[in-house]
Amino acid sequence: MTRPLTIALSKGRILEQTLPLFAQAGIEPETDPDSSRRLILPTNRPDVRFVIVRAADVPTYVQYGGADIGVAGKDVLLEHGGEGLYEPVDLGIAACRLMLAGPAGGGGGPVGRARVATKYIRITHDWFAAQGRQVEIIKLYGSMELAPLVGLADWIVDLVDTGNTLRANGLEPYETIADITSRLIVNKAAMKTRNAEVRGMIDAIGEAVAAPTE
Ligand code: PRT
Ligand code: MG
Repeated sequence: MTRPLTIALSKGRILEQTLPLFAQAGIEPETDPDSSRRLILPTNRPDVRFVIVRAADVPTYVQYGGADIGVAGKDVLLEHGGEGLYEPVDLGIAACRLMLAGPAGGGGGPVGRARVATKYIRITHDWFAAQGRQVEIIKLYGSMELAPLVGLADWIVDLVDTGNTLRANGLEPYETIADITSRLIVNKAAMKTRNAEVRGMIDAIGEAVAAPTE
């Protein structure tokens, strides 16, 4: 028997908004992913399983075929680069913006070369380079909002939804770098070797996204 079609998901806000789409497509995990410690979750369909990975690892699993399909934020996909992946469906969920932000009323910024703290070093580098702006990029893994408050950086590049986190820390958004939603991604080889199954899943999820929700 061939291995079940393997779908990589991450816990947290993406999982919460993705499971209803898969449920509409007739696929439901047999154990609750939020409470379970299992990393491989069988579903009601013996030919389909979920695997639970870190959000930033989803493209890597799908690129190398550890999973055939995945759901990842566009932020994560841009940072990964998208090698070996198709991105056939915009799920429209977990929407936010990737933004340059800094101190409220921060004026023109620093006199010299600005320091920018972010976990999105590739996106940040490319965005500033495209404008011919020279900045020093500092890699962080979280809590970017703290960096300007303690003088670690002048600016940050981070996701913004309501803007509450920025405001609560005396920061404000300056410029939008990218509009973000989550995407269905597919391993390029699986698209060929398991075409019927993969196409079926893309179509079912596409229909679930298009269907009106209650
Ligand atoms: O937890 P882990 O380290 O494994 O990964 P993660 O923290 O990246 O996962 P998770 O579940 O928090 O986020 C996964 C994805 O959700 C991101 O890659 C985005 O595509 C999407 N998403 C949508 C968001 C947000 N909205 C968001 N607002 N991810 C994070 N945030 C954070 C943001 O970083 C900031 O700290 O929320 C804060 C801002 O929110 P507001 O409403 O205060 O503006
Ligand atoms: Mg998190």
